[in-house]
Amino acid sequence: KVKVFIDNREVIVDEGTTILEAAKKVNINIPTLCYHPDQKIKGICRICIVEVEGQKNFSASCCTPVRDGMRIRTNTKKVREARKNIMQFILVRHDGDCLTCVRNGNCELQKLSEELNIKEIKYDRIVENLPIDESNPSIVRNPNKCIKCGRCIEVCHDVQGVGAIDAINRSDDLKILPGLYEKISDVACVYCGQCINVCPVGAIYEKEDIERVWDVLEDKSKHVVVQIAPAVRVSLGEMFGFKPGSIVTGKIVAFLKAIGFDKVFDTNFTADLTIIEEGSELLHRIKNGGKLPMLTSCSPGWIRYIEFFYPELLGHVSTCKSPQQMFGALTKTYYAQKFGIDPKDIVVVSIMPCTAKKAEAVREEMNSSGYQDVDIVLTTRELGKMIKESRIQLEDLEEVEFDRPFGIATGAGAIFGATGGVMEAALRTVYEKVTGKELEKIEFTALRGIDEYKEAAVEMDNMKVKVAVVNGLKNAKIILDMIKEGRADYHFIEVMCCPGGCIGGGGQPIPSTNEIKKKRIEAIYNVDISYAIRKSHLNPVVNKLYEEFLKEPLGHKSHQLLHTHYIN
Ligand code: HC1
Repeated sequence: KVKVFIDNREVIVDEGTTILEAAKKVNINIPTLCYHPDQKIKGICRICIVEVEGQKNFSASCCTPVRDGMRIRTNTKKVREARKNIMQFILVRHDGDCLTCVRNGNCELQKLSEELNIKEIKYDRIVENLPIDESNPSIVRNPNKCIKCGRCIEVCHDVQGVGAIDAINRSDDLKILPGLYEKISDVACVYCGQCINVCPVGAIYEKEDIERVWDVLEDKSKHVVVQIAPAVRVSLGEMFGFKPGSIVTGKIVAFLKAIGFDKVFDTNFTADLTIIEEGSELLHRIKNGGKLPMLTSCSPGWIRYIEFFYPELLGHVSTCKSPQQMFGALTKTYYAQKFGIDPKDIVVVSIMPCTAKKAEAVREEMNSSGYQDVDIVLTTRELGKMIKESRIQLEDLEEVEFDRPFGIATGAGAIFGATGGVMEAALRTVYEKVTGKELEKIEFTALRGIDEYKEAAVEMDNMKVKVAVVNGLKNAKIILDMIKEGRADYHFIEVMCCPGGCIGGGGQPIPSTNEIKKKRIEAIYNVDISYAIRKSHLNPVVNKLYEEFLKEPLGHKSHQLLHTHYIN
């Protein structure tokens, strides 16, 4: 332990603690910008400088470890003025049109500027007016807003192992670009949006589709149906002052009904359906010598990753479409027929925690209903913006239930939103299908939590089913290399693109730190407990769907509507 004095307060901390961390311990809040609690220390922006007694130069508190007896001043006139000067150099290069910026009101630079009491930008702006990259369906980059903090590069390279963006040139000329290319669509970006979640400003954001939704809601010739993904209900509240981990399902349904959606349905329903199809596919592969381990297929960023980087392993990926896409295909076929609505008049909107879902919806093959199965995808953040724009007060809304039939789901569908959830849901069903016995303890705790790599083995009659769960694409790479080398001794592997699973998706409220993700995960399992039925094969509407329409898992209709193929 070492003893230091910060602004004349004694603080005892472990050796190796940084000044920034030591100050936090006593609630001294040093400003930061390139620093992110889940990332490596960068020491790029220098906004966190402090004075250390006996030293001529300032020290960057994020990357300076404390020494015993150190005396630190975080708030002298000299420090405040130096910080303001640093801010001037950042602001002069930043497109400061805050009023129309996507991050207006939720921008770290804007907040810091206010906290440091910046009243003017002293020098002429030198913003280059570079083109805004809107080359793909998911993500927009505005390089004129970029403050070159390096957070996006770190998450793209070190967490996702993708490396779609990089720092080019040096010093004043440094730019963050898709390598040597101009556009994100020219490189192997998987559209996961993790860069968005760590960007302190509005330099990267989702392609906004809000206006398209307002427009279809006005169109009286359209029957507009919406589905809500499992992870949205445990995070949206954060945009409205609810504590992380608050469950606001009924309020979201109430809002969507209030603004005119004809039906509000639940993606948890098709998550249940996915379990039936995917579980059947797994058992079919096991019995018939199919390719194992089988890999899950519901996370579209992950699908883009394996298509780009390991196309030779695509045969391992389940052919099941994601729940989002199953929902679209069924809405424009089964639902349309059952309720006598012409599918050409149906508009399917999805609310997803994910930016890659926008690109998934427009994949060429996602039109098995004869139309584009899912028409418009909004992120959780876009839903939040619509709520704000409508001026409806989320907290005042009385909770409303989902519509029938696609509003009936089980706890197994709900847990899809957290890493390990798809696998746990699958095991709850596969166990009972294989053994014919009731699974008493349905919680597979070994598969829960934010760890990057989890595994379990479950005895089913004479068979030991071995499974693994990874989240974050860097970890997917590890497991894919194991498969290539014949070292992945598993039957089934769940891969989720985003760290923490969909609760950590690239369309979720910002900030989306590990601490917040843990709360969202807790909430997902609380949603699970709240359901009367917690196993997908006991979902009465799923069973009715098979009776009335699909007939059997992996049958002809299922293949036509619920399964897909990949690009290699
Ligand atoms: Fe997901 Fe899924 S869980 S992929 O994370 O399988 O986005 O929430 O909707 O489709 O159900 C996302 C979440 C989501 C699908 C389901």
